[in-house]
Amino acid sequence: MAEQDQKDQIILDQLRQIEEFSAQHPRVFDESRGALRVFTYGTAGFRMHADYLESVVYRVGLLAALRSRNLDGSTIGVMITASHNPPEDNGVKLIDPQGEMLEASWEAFATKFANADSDVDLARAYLDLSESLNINLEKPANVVYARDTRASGPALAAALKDGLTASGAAMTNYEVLTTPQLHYIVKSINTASTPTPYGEPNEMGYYAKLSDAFAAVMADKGPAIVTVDAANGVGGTQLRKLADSIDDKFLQINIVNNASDSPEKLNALCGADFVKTQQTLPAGTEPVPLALHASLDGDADRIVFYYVDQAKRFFLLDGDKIASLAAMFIQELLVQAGLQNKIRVGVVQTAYANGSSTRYIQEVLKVPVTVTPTGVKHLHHAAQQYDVGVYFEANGHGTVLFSAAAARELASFEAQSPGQQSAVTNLARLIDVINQTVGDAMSDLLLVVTILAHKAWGPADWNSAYTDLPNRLVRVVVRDRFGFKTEDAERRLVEPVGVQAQIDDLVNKYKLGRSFVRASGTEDAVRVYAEAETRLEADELALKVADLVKNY
Ligand code: NG1
Ligand code: ZN
Repeated sequence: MAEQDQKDQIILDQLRQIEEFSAQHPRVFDESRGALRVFTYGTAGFRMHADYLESVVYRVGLLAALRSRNLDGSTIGVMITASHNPPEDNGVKLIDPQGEMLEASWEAFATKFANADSDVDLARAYLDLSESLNINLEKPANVVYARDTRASGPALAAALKDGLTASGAAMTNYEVLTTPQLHYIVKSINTASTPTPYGEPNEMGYYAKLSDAFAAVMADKGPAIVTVDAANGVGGTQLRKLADSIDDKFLQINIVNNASDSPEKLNALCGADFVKTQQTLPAGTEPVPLALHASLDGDADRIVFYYVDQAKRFFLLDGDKIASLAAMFIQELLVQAGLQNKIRVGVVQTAYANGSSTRYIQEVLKVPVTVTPTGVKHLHHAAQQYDVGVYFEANGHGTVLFSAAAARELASFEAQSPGQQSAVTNLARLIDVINQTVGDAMSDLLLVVTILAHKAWGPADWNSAYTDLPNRLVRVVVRDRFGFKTEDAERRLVEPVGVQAQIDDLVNKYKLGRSFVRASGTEDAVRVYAEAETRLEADELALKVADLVKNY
């Protein structure tokens, strides 16, 4: 066969296989709408009831193969999880080569594939995209994937495998992992043959990297003791493995809600989202006063901390508190090293950050704050603008990014005193304790206990930096959430026209009042956030604003 004919044959084979496999993973008809269900790649990929997902996951496999080919065969990750959602949901998201979220321009391609009407249309969309981006379909494609502990996971992983097979991609199934572990593995694979490999590209390499860095930065401190609610998800098993690789003299972890083999219990009355939204203890905990507790979410990329005082009152230490703690500690070490003018720290938050945290970071720590729209990809990109970018959503999803220049500066720094030396050494070790690819509950746990150990603080000392303003988050079901358009990092409504002025009028009636409305990216509803000086006023403001928007 002539070379050209051979090439054509490879492409024709792929297209034929894509159609054939697609017929085995048809789009599910949505009875309630009397039409095929329409999908959107949202804040966290595709996420919905697992019954609708099989065709979507199959098609994500095709897209992952193209994405890899478009990036010269770099390894792409696919994670099957629905995070903090109920057990019957599932979801799928793509991971780019450096462990980052999928590049925004590709989200539209994912949406297009997911909504192709027929098997033939899907193959056509695949060919069209490869032609428009000049992607050579004969080139190798490499994809790795994993899933959380949901019952629907194995079947969806099988659909993904079919997508990768049809498109001729090489693949590795990592079975059950946390989301951040897969991000770590993707980055480690893609940096393996560079001068700065990120880590051993496997699960054991992940534990080794974190535990070595943690042991070094703890040095003569410890043991830190913490009770962790694992949301009955993947985080419990994985955290046990991490804990087993750390000496007891540094860290002792007690895990509760660790029934990952009962997926129907996932996130039920427990986990980071429950604790944050209900502002209460998870089921299955009887805290000792002033002991440190934490909750993970279903795929262990979020963490929140809490404790009870002597009177058994509950105190939440959420993402804003973690960001404030991390920014404070890193800034202190930079001052101690005399590097505060060379390496600039910044914090990135969303509009959901408690107003007290923003004031504390800006006015007490004197650290700049950037506000971005919801969704960690926005925060991540904004954090990359700083030498050290601390980013956290209030719900506990976040991390700290050190720029390559900052890491070099620390590595080559010549200390003039033992105090300077210890500050720089600790900063350099912190870089490896922190997962640089994405928010990671396990890595954030190590970061927090490290800081508390260095400060000789308990959770109440940490909490005393500032007092949260009372706040309320309300979910409102509306006719058309897409009618809600925002500006100024989602803090003001542009549409429906006139509503913002009415919100302003309400807000002005409350001391320290603040409220905003935006459409959820993961649920069919809008969210109303309100804060004010007292609990009563925050609740009242939230209800009034909710009342205002519910008719749209
Ligand atoms: P939506 O549904 O767009 O508000 C929620 C969280 C986000 C983010 C995503 C992805 C809040 C208010 N919103 O998004 O912060 O974590 O889920 O999981 O917590
Ligand atoms: Zn999550």
